[in-house]
Amino acid sequence: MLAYIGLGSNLKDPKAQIKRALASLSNNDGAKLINVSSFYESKPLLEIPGPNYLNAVCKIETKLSAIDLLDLCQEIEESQQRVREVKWGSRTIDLDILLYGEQVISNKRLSIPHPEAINRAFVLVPLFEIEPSIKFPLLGSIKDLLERIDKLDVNKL
Ligand code: ROI
Repeated sequence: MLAYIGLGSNLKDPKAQIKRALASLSNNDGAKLINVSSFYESKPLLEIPGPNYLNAVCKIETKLSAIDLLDLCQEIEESQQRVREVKWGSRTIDLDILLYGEQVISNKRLSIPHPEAINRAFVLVPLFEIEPSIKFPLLGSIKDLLERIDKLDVNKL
């Protein structure tokens, strides 16, 4: 299965945090890293106070089910001392499954396509960089999705 994961960090050397998470993904037997976008800097969403974020998107090929992939993402977050303090708070690392093949998944732990992805330039811009012709199940082409949002606020490193 092909899947896309969004990575974000705004604490403790964000670039190193994202690189470490990518290394963990590629070192896992269940996942093969196929492509990684550039890194993009942006202000915290909703003007929440805190350091700027660094974001990237990667494409993987995986044998894992969506739930097992979620477990892997959460293990990586924990291994990088992610602390869940407040909702929307700063974080050392965040891994979101954006797309899992063309599947639509909705249960207590997982919503795919990621429900907020389509509103966020820091997700759509790097995804478009590595997969300009991808379609979101139910939601349409990334090109059309990108036209609806403000892209000025993400800067490629
Ligand atoms: N803001 C930006 N710019 N990048 C993120 O990855 C990010 N992640 C989040 C919240 C707190 C919503 N804001 C963000 O989870």
